[in-house]
Amino acid sequence: MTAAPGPTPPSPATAPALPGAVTPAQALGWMHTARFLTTAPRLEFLPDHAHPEIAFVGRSNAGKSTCINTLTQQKRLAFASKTPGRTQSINLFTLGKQGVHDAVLADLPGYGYAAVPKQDKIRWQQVMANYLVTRPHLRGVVLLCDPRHGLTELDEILLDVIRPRVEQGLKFLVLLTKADKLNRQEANKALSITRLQAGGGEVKLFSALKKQGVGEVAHLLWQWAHPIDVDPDPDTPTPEP
Ligand SMILES: Nc1nc2c(ncn2[C@@H]2O[C@H](COP(=O)(O)OP(=O)(O)OP(=O)(O)O)[C@@H](O)[C@H]2O)c(=O)[nH]1
Ligand SMILES: [Mg+2]
Repeated sequence: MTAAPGPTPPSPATAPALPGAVTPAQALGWMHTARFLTTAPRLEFLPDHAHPEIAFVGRSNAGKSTCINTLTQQKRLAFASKTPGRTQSINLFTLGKQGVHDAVLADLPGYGYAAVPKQDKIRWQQVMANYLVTRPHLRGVVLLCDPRHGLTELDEILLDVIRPRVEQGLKFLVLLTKADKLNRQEANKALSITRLQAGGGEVKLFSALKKQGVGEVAHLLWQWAHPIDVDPDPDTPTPEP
């Protein structure tokens, strides 16, 4: 005789552990709602909005636009290309279902591309620094880095620029992109070196090609955009993923 089955425990794939929390699959569903909002050649042309904004920054060709396309599961939302320096403006994308926007992603132009004229380089470094220091609803920064090059001097400058905001609560993640090009040993080495360089900040491996880290990063970005209120107002409904 077999014992009668007890109540089935909730599956971790479908039941979030905390009220207001979502699973990685639900976070990916949320990312898939991404829609193009606007493109701005300069900071002053960026629209104001009241949603948490998450910026993707890093050297030219690091894989920022590809990462946004992979996370949102859309082929050509952000403009990715083999030619470095492809993204030359700040591109914003809104997230949220049924016209209810609850976050914005920003794809920033890459820096460090040698063929860019010096004047343009300086201008872009200023735009980037101003953006990172002044953007009012900036909630988090994802710094993308090709682990075969590691964090460079320009990445270090960026880390210095955002450090004060990170100390005030700005979320920060380093993504080591193109992880498909590394073997396990190289990946582990890149992770430990970058963790040291990033001063204890969070570092993850990511591959658009192998879809490595995609659910995990989507999940983290959801959490950044929807911090769980420790003393929630019972009248305020938690947004649906
Ligand atoms: N193998 C591999 N190639 C990748 C991956 N992610 C991006 N790439 C390639 O890297 C190149 C640059 O990608 P982009 O996404 O355009 O890079 P970006 O950082 O947006 O570059 P800029 O706009 O110039 O700043 C493209 O040829 C991509 O196909 C990855 O995970 N694996
Ligand atoms: Mg780009």
